[in-house]
Amino acid sequence: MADTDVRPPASWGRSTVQTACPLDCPDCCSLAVTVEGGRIQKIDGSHAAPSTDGFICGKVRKFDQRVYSSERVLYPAVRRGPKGRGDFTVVPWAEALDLVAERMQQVRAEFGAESVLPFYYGGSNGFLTNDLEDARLFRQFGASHLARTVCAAPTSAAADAMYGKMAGVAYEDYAHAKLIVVWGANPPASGIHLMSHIKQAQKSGARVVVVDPRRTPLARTADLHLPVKPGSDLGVALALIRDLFESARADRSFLSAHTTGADSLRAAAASWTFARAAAVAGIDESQLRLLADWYANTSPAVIRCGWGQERNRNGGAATMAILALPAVAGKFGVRGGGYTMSNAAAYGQAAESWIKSPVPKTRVVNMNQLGRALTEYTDPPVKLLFVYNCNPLATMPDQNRVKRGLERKDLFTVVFEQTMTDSAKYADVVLPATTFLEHYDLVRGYGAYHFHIVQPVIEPVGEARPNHEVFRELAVRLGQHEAEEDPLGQTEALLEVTAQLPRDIASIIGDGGVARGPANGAPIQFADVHPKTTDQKVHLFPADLPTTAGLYAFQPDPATDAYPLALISPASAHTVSSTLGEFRPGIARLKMHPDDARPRGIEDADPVRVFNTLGEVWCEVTITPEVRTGVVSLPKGLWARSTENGASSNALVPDTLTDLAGGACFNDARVEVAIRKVLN
Ligand SMILES: Nc1nc2c(c(=O)[nH]1)N[C@H]1C(S)=C(S)[C@@H](COP(=O)(O)OP(=O)(O)OC[C@H]3O[C@@H](n4cnc5c(=O)[nH]c(N)nc54)[C@H](O)[C@@H]3O)O[C@H]1N2
Ligand SMILES: Nc1nc2c(c(=O)[nH]1)N[C@H]1C(S)=C(S)[C@@H](COP(=O)(O)OP(=O)(O)OC[C@H]3O[C@@H](n4cnc5c(=O)[nH]c(N)nc54)[C@H](O)[C@@H]3O)O[C@H]1N2
Ligand code: SF4
Ligand SMILES: [Mo]
Repeated sequence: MADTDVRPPASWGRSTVQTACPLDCPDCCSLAVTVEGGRIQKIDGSHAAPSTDGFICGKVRKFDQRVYSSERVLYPAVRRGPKGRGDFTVVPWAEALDLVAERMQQVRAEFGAESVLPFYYGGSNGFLTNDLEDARLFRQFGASHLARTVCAAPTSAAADAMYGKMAGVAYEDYAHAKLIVVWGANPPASGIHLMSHIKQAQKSGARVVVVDPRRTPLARTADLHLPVKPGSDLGVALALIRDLFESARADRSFLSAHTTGADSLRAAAASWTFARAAAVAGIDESQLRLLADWYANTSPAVIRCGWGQERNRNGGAATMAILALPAVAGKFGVRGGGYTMSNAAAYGQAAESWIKSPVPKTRVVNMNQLGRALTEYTDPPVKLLFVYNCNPLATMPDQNRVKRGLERKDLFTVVFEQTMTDSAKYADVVLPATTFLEHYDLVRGYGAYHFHIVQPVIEPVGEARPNHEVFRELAVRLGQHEAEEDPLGQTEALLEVTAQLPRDIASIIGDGGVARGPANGAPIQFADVHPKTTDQKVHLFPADLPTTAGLYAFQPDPATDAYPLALISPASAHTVSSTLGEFRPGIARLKMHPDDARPRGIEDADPVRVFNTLGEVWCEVTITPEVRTGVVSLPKGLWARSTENGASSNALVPDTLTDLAGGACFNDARVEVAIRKVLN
């Protein structure tokens, strides 16, 4: 039952509106937002979604700061200063859209439609604001097709090939587990609603193991912490698999009834002795043996697999080996046993079929190589870049190359944004976008099992407009729709999309409630939900999977004498990717282990230079045993203002791709760190 009014108020008097948070966070909280006189007074959690339970993160509690920020993009505008300065002249919407449509047609006539590149990811977006009208428009236009690989591409390809993206263990069911392995995930920052269930399990005597190069807040309270070197998870997971087979603790009957490829997986794991894996991962062999025994001997045992381990050259294979563990050890079929990866595919909705324009056979551009696309592609060159739902200068690999691309005088850049981001400062035309507190959307959690309606709680700020409206109007200008079809009002667009949903979800959210996932949001794997592979089996060795290195093949650490340290850039509690990064105070801190600082003569709070052949970042340092030796860490999502030279970790991240699905290697940069002399 919703505990507040479920409709936006007819008059903007004081009222509390039921809505949901669509930020790129697994939890998808239900919100109660209090408005008075048309202004947001308070953003809080509601009880509509059981796993939100009235509690939300500090970031979204303060999201009104962003809505009313002086950096908000309020009006359409065209550039008047040099690219990057953020100097614009306000123009009417019609003029801005005419200009964009005209330039799109112009470059198509001269260079072909593929010279237009839409660039988006989905920062706070659901089914209405991402991959709907925008996809229709760019597909019909014949633009280059963007491969949206910046996040979850390897994990998603692995989970799909092995389990057909089977629904995972619900947050709530972690309370039933006796062993919880949190692998490459940091729920105290990146999915906080899992934490109360882990704590409950701990109170009932469950053991917690964390596999992470950092001593995360959860690792501090865990029974065992394996501080693995970034990129070494494949060896660690294969050593556990090898031991399950060698010690006759593999679940033979489960393997023969429900899996294919077990023998090939066993062969792939054969060389991964505990000694080899421990050496590669830089951990104690005894720790690995302890985890092997606990995992083999405990049930229910659940693995929370995150995304930290996917962002390196071995990310796809590592995720596959981790996801193979519950099958080999026979951990399914009980409440609190199995794994959780992304639950995004659990609701049975298929947005792809709503778009109605097939994916054209146009050039595919991997978004992780935006810099290369802008500076090197010639057939045709990218002449018009249309950025929305994304802040690529802050969030994509090889920042300096992206920047050189955005600086090109012959590139026409459109940025459709809520706020004046680092990327927006390079725009030729800026278009103002509404936030989720000003528009409708439909969203689903990819951790917590909720499907929600998002609704406006205030009128759009300034002249901001929702995505579907703007893309629809642009489509009319490009001759793709009759004028009378336009614009599609917000509620009409919502109804159009709701009509495409599976009936159970549509009827529940139609009543203003919250739809849960399979088995009322608490499925038992291999009891309530099964692999969605063609034969309903787990494919432990999907031989056809296109990996660049070979299935379960390990690629060694790329560290060199010149660049010996691995740089990682994990999610921070202060931002969601780069969203809210504008409010980070001061200069960011690089975290470094005392044993790495000492030989470099670096002391706590020193100004430092973090560098490699791609670039450098000027920041400050915190010396702490929180990161393991050989690893340094800078927060993800920094804006230029958070470092002394305007560069973030992405200036050091190569645009090399993961072994599977063309993912980004954010946690695979190798760097050196030195004290920076500051002139007074
Ligand atoms: N507050 C907040 N919440 C967020 C986000 C945010 O930016 N801020 N981002 C959202 C998004 S877009 C996503 S995709 C999710 C990500 O959610 P998570 O996967 O939980 O987040 P990450 O911080 O990317 O990675 C998790 C952990 O992996 C560790 N790690 C790094 N490299 C390796 C490795 O090679 N092996 C292993 N085992 N661990 C490694 C990091 O130290 C980190 O603690 O979170 C979402 N939630
Ligand atoms: N170094 C490093 N970099 C990373 C990562 C990492 O681990 N390390 N993680 C990566 C990950 S996991 C991800 S998911 C990406 C995310 O990278 P991005 O997709 O760039 O996500 P955000 O930084 O949140 O930026 C989203 C932008 O979209 C805008 N926006 C939100 N809603 C709307 C809307 O309805 N309409 C319009 N027009 N605009 C809107 C917001 O104002 C915001 O500026 O970052 C990646 N970058
Ligand atoms: S960012 Fe995550 S935890 Fe915070 S309100 Fe949104 S869904 Fe909830
Ligand atoms: Mo992400």
